[in-house]
Amino acid sequence: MHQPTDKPAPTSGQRICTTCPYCGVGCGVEVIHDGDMVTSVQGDRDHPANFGRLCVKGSALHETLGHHGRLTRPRVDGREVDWDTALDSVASRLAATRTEHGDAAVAAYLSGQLLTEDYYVANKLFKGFLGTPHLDTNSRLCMASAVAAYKRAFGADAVPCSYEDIEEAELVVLVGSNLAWNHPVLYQRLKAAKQRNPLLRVVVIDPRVTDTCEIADLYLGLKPGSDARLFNGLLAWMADKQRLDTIYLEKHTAGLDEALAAAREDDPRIEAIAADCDLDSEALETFFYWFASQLHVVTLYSQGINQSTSGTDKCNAIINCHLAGGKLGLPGAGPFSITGQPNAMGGREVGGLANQLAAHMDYHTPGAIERVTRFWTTGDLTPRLPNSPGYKAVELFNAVERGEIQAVWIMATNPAVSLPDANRVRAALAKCPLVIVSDCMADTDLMDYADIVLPATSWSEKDGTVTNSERRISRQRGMLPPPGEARHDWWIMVEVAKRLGFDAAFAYTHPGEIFDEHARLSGFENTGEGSRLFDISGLAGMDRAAYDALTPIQWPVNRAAPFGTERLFEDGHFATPTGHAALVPVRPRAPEQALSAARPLRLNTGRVRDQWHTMTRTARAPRLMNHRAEPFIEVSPADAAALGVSDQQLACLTSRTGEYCGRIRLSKGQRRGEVFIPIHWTDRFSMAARTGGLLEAHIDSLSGQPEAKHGAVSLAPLSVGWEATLLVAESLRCDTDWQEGNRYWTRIPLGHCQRLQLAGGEPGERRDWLAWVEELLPVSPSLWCDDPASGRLRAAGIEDGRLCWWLMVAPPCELPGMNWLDDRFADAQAGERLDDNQRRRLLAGCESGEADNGPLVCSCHQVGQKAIVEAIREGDASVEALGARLACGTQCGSCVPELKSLIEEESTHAHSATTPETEVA
Ligand SMILES: Nc1nc2c(c(=O)[nH]1)N[C@H]1C(S)=C(S)[C@@H](COP(=O)(O)OP(=O)(O)OC[C@H]3O[C@@H](n4cnc5c(=O)[nH]c(N)nc54)[C@H](O)[C@@H]3O)O[C@H]1N2
Ligand SMILES: Nc1nc2c(c(=O)[nH]1)N[C@H]1C(S)=C(S)[C@@H](COP(=O)(O)OP(=O)(O)OC[C@H]3O[C@@H](n4cnc5c(=O)[nH]c(N)nc54)[C@H](O)[C@@H]3O)O[C@H]1N2
Ligand code: SF4
Ligand SMILES: [Mo]
Repeated sequence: MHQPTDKPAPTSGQRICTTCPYCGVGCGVEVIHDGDMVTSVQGDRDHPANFGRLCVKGSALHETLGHHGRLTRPRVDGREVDWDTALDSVASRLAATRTEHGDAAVAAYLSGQLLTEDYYVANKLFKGFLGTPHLDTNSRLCMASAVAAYKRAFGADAVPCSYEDIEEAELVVLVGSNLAWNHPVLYQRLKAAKQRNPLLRVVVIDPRVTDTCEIADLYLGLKPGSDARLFNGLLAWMADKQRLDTIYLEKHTAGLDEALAAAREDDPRIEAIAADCDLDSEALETFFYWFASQLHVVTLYSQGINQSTSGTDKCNAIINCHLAGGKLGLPGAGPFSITGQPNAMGGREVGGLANQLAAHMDYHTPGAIERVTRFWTTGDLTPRLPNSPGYKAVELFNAVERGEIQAVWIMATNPAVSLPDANRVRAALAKCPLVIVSDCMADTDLMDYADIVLPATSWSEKDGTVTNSERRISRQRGMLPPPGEARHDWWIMVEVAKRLGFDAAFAYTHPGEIFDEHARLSGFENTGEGSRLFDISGLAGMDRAAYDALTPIQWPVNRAAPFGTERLFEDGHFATPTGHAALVPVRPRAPEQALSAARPLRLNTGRVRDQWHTMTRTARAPRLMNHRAEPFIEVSPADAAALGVSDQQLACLTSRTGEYCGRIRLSKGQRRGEVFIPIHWTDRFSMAARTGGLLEAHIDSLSGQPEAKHGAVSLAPLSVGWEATLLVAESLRCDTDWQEGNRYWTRIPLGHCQRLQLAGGEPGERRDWLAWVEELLPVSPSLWCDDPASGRLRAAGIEDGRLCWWLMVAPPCELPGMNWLDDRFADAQAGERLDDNQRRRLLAGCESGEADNGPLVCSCHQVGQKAIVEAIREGDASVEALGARLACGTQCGSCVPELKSLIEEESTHAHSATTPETEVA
């Protein structure tokens, strides 16, 4: 069974412009391919999001595309089947669920990583024709509070700014955003703007010192969760110092008095605010002064604000300050919620949140249900829209747990990992009668719970549009044939819709037709009073060629703005019934997950530079695995000393709902009493390093967004008898037996082998390693060197002169760099035999002559920490000098902050050293 395709076969060396599938910056990517393979990628110089730049993840895209690990055939109840059987099963089981339990027993859980066209079809199918309101998305975990706040303030979910505003501002405030790692190209743009305009100031507000602080003129390391108090304090301060824009407030807003009264309920003195936020009062007042005295201020906020039980209020506290100072609707000004996923915005546009209907119409928008019904009626096929909103993500899976929802179709997201209290979500999925999963990858944690598995096409295979953080719609273009029988998400849903009798309403043969319908709906009856801001009717009516050639454009696009709209609300008119923006009274609230004697540490969670979410894509590029190879726990040195843990040691966090094990990283940028862990590891990659399992499922009552930044945990060292590193060639079968009997494990895919990091035993205990490998692996040890007294062992399995596996057992924390070893596996793959010298080095556990470079700092040029430190010690103590010598930091620039902190660390070392440094053997 084929999906329609009209793509001419690509020819060798062809270039295609598309959009990066990672973050919400939405960079244009130029892809060079030879028909079968993408040979390289580079930034699209004409794309207004990035003008040719790419970050390390974007520039490694071509390394993530192999068919290995992809889902290539549909499965029903564990059996591979053909598409007809799979689609018939989906349709008949959904139909049976509806007949037996009603329309609302069926649900969908989508993702900001779907294309707008996929999203549109899903929304139309579930809300319009299956008649269930229960369709929500992982954007609930991400953007829901920002959406709710924009709607309260502006009357529409409308991001007012453009990226250019960040460059044109005089002050950029980054709140709860680690822009340097998570929106790297935008960060590079900001950094370049700051170099061009020395008057541009940057303030970073984050409890953790991040790489983003590299460009901060002022850093406010506030107490987690205290942002609303801080911005309320700013509003009151502006009023007290006569810094309000009274004319703007009078003409264009409502609600100042109430908002100000709420802000003044807490002690408005600067010392009191500083004490509540745990900040230095002088630093705080400096920020207030800077904010109040500049007109061109952009406040850019992200998950440190949104992922909170009072996230909506925090967003509004920020927006209040912008409205009060008239700091929006002009170049270089505005409250700018930066989106996470590549198409979180597109999902919001089609109505992919459970409280939305379609095209920025909500259930309570007067006449909306009737209007959408009219629009979706085809011949005598009328849709049956629900009349009230459905369950939001956390509630949706609670309804699955209760048995109220009997069937759920999950696309392009992994709720078994990313939702809070994820172990409970797993239990709910395990007993749900029908779980349908559409994904590109074969082996994810979610697959354990799927009754029907549908293989989807992925980036570089699929066609459609995405919208980035600045409302800019760009084309993603397919260029490679899908592996096996993978199919486009929209196509899969269309085929199911047809089987359910909705042929007429789902007669699409190409994503361009879906986009056209979406564009027409946005403009449908969208005139006069109460008209909707989201209007892309100017993009309706494109033929296939025009759709294929579509260049990036910012909505609204309509008759009034045929070339798109750079900035919203320039006329001071908002999308509320009165046209006035609303200041919202905000009363600060503490996180719901309470600290206690049993769980005294505040848990912060977030992202690392080189990984994307559950690593299904980024773990396929070995060079992206090296920056942070293992799950970790960042702790302040003082807390570590008090808790008895040291750098690189293994430790566990325990909360009310789960456990997490990772390696300690001492961080001076971490506040006392707080720990930070990364969100990326799943059960596929580590034994117990899922962040979702640790968090309790508290949500913001307005937006439904979970409190993912404020867990409550205890920390204890994991005392083990041994730690070992086992490298196993890709070609060697080594199921999962190696996982047994460990108290910690992490799997790290390298270029030509798997690296397994293992720990176990009670202190003092040893394992009979040679017997263990003998049993585990088909190739017996050929070389070994055992020193029972020190607990050290090194061994290698060699067959036919080629390295098959390598084992090193060492006391905890003694780990060599791995790249030179991976090279030996590469040799083996290429059929090369080990020489005597190489054998000796395998036994020695280090590649003499070729320095072990330590942890990777620069991913683009593969430069490790040891080489950098050495160069600094030899006098190359600037980013430029290091770049000239080692090339680090010269491509995407993401590691520059890390280079700077190494330079700084080394210079403080040099100054404080009273004894000569001992050389590490
Ligand atoms: N490399 C990489 N980039 C990504 C992603 C990825 O997986 N990897 N994911 C993308 C997605 S979907 C998203 S949503 C974005 C997220 O982008 P960001 O929001 O920048 O990401 P996070 O690391 O989750 O959190 C940001 C910061 O919030 C801080 N924070 C925690 N609590 C508080 C608080 O109470 N107040 C304040 N002011 N700050 C606090 C954290 O210390 C952290 O540094 O990134 C996108 N970009
Ligand atoms: N503790 C904690 N939890 C968090 C967060 C946090 O900061 N802290 N952040 C939250 C946020 S902001 C987000 S966005 C989520 C992200 O969390 P998830 O959405 O659960 O994570 P992903 O790994 O992005 O999942 C995407 C899945 O879709 C698949 N996929 C990719 N492209 C396609 C496609 O085109 N079609 C189909 N059918 N499948 C595809 C991938 O293989 C992958 O399995 O995590 C949330 N959870
Ligand atoms: S900044 Fe974001 S969109 Fe741009 S290349 Fe990097 S991950 Fe992709
Ligand atoms: Mo996100």
